[in-house]
Amino acid sequence: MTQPPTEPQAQQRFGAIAIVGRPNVGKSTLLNALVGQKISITSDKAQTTRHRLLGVRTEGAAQFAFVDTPGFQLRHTRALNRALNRTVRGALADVDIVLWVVEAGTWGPEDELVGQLLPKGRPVVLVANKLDRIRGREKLLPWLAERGKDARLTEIVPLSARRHADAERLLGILARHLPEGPWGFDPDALTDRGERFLAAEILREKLFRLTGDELPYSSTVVIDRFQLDGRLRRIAASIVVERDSHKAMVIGGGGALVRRLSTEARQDMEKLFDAPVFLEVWVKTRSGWADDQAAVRAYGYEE
Ligand SMILES: Nc1nc2c(ncn2[C@@H]2O[C@H](COP(=O)(O)OP(=O)(O)O)[C@@H](O)[C@H]2O)c(=O)[nH]1
Ligand SMILES: [Mg+2]
Repeated sequence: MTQPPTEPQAQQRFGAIAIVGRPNVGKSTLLNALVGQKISITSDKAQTTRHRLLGVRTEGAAQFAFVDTPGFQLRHTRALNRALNRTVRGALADVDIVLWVVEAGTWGPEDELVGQLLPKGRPVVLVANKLDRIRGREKLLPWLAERGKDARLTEIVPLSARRHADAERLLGILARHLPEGPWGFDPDALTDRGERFLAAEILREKLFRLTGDELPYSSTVVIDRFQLDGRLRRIAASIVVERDSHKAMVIGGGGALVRRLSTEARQDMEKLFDAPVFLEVWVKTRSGWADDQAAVRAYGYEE
């Protein structure tokens, strides 16, 4: 015979929280900190995040579904940029809370542009990120006072996404705004994306981090094969670049760069999947892909 539970079951709370902001403010870093695992790739280059990615965290009776988005771009010239902006608008259409990330102490037209997209009638928590970069906290006070006049904001939270304790404090603040309702995911779910997608993203992160400025924006990663062999993941991936000169850059002298990319990517995959990985990486040229609508679709970007 089973005992009746001594404590009444707490009412479940569940909500979608969109993380928005201009490029490079630390949205993906914050998502990883809130989820407690590195699922979204980060780098100091704009347009690192190209897809909408869901990160799930369950804590007590509360389940948070965080939606990471590409940074909203002012330049609409290329097909890839237009696809990224549409992804941001889509993510905002159906959320319970908005996490608007900016850099503490700075405010510009690109931040304002994000402000114009905020949905009405939903709590908006402004995260003033990269607080660790501010020397002398009192310098931030006039900036905070200015933000405090903004009637669109429910709360303002200065923090550093790199500090674990800060992310946990933010989670507590968000919990207060989370609507009551049944959970949308398994309590131990981490993301809605499969290993194939995550593997491509990890490799793309290494490409962004290890190559020069001119290269990453026009390149992408395709998983050609993903096979399970017991616990072993056998993965073949292609890095697709626009020009033969870019291909030479990614391969590096004697293949040194592509070897380093592959090794770092494999190590991250093994950590995230908690399993051994055998990774093969190819470098291919596909000229003009970032300008071509059909190719943007074919490589998995939402149009
Ligand atoms: N100093 C500092 N750097 C941060 C912080 N959060 C993110 N960054 C860095 O800012 C850069 C952009 O981060 P990312 O999460 O990719 O930004 P996103 O484009 O908004 O997703 C990366 O180099 C991060 O390591 C922070 O709290 N402090
Ligand atoms: Mg990002």
